[in-house]
Amino acid sequence: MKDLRIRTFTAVAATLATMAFLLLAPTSVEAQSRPDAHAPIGVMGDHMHSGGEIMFSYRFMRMHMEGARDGTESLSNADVFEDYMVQPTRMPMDMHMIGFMLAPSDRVTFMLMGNILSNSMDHLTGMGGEFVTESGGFGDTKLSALIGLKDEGVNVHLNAGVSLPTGSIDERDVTPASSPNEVRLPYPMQIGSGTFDLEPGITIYDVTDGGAWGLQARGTVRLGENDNEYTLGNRFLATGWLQYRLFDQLSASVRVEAQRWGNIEGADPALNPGMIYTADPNLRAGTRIDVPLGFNWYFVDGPLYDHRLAVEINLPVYQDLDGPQLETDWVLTVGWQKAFEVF
Ligand SMILES: [Cu+2]
Repeated sequence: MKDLRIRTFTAVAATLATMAFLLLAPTSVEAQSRPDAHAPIGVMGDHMHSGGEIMFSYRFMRMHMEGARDGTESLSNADVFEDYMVQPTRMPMDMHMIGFMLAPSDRVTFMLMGNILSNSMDHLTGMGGEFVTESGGFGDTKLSALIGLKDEGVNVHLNAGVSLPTGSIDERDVTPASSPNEVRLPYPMQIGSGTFDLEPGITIYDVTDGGAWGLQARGTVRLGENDNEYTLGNRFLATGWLQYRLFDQLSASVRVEAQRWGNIEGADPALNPGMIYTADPNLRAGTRIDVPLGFNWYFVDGPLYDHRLAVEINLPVYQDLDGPQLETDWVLTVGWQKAFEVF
């Protein structure tokens, strides 16, 4: 684990040093029509638009979680069976995100994002049985205003967002213990937060001759308690990225992303935390550091002129979880974006 920490700090130090170098490089570029004018696809609310522009986007994200962890140590199935009769072993999560941006002026860009999720979770029982539960549907809707503070040289904008509780917190499925009836599924299988959430943030970025860099900090602050008597933990995320333009169409990126999220306050009375750890509101918090690697493609001509395609894979280098909790193995994001000038 010490190894990973050293590697992470080296990655962060190298990122900062290169950013400083890029910062000193002269800026004289046609900013919008370049692959690296947009951040790596895993960063949300990274860029603003000129007044009169709109943009449509679609992202597909798969997150793969497998195996349990407590603190920074992986646990075996046998370790978990010492305390629980049932355990999840694997959870792939798919998310389709549809985004719309609209800039009434150069100073403000509005952003709307809807998403559709589908989750499945594999389980093992102490008796050697296996079963799978599934959930899915329309998730929480995010609405935000990006407010430009500075657009000469290094760009700075605020991200003022809210998340609306359009996602279900009543997902149910059949388990061997409940069969033939459905029961409410544990916290990670629910689709929404059930609360109105504030999502404040700040983004700094610059496009230079050879590439681009950026920094972003974002939070999720839950307001109140949901209808099932709990509040998901608040979340804080910080990321920094560096992009190198390999040629006119293609840029490669490396990013460092650190996030920290809290435990659940309150508890869903329909869940039994003694049975399975995903039903325990005090086993949800964690810290994770990822090193996402990605590519952005910008079509400079042809029938797809001005369209953007991008891919990014997040590789966790450090995870410290209030466990047992399922650990994240990788997150893959692919996306498409297209802007139009409408007025
Ligand atoms: Cu956009």
